Amino acid sequence: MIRPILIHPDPRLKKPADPVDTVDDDLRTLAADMLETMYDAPGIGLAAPQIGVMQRVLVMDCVKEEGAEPRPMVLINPEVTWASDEVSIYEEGCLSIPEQYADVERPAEVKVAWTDLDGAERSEHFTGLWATCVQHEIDHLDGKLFIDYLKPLKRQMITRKMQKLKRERARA
Ligand code: K1U
Ligand code: ZN
Repeated sequence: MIRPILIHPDPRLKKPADPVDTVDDDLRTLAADMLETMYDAPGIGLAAPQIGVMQRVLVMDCVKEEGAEPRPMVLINPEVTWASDEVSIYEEGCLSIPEQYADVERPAEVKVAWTDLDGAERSEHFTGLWATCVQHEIDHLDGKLFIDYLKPLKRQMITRKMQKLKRERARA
């Protein structure tokens, strides 16, 4: 099922999400809905708070090449266990802040540990767009948006645009 994506500003996007304590069928349904919602948007990632679910779950698939095999990933209670000193700058977007993009600097590589949908502990070393995306999504689980890395004036400008967009959508 495709779920509606919250648009900034919304208090649920500023609040840290709760750790998941049990991996059960409800969680597997949530993960399937999140992947469907992400592919429909379309996006390369989605965190549960973006659909109003305050649990530490994220999905991502950064395979962008036409015709390439998709690689849907579901990360439960993800944690960055190592980050490179080397940084990279990527022009990020966000499904909760439509049509706004800005350069964000983050560690270029990260190691992340998480629980998978079978309840098994997993870890992986992410590089490139995968590293950027997983950090953007973990930020969502901590109530942080990519605009929080920008100068206050630019952040305020984007927030005002989003307030206008929400007013227009409410009227339509
Ligand atoms: O979390 C989100 O809001 C999803 C976001 C993830 C993201 C994008 C860019 C850098 C870091 C994290 C998006 O997916 S925005 C849409 C997007 O980037 C995209 C959409 C279609 C094709 C390719 C990319
Ligand atoms: Zn986002």
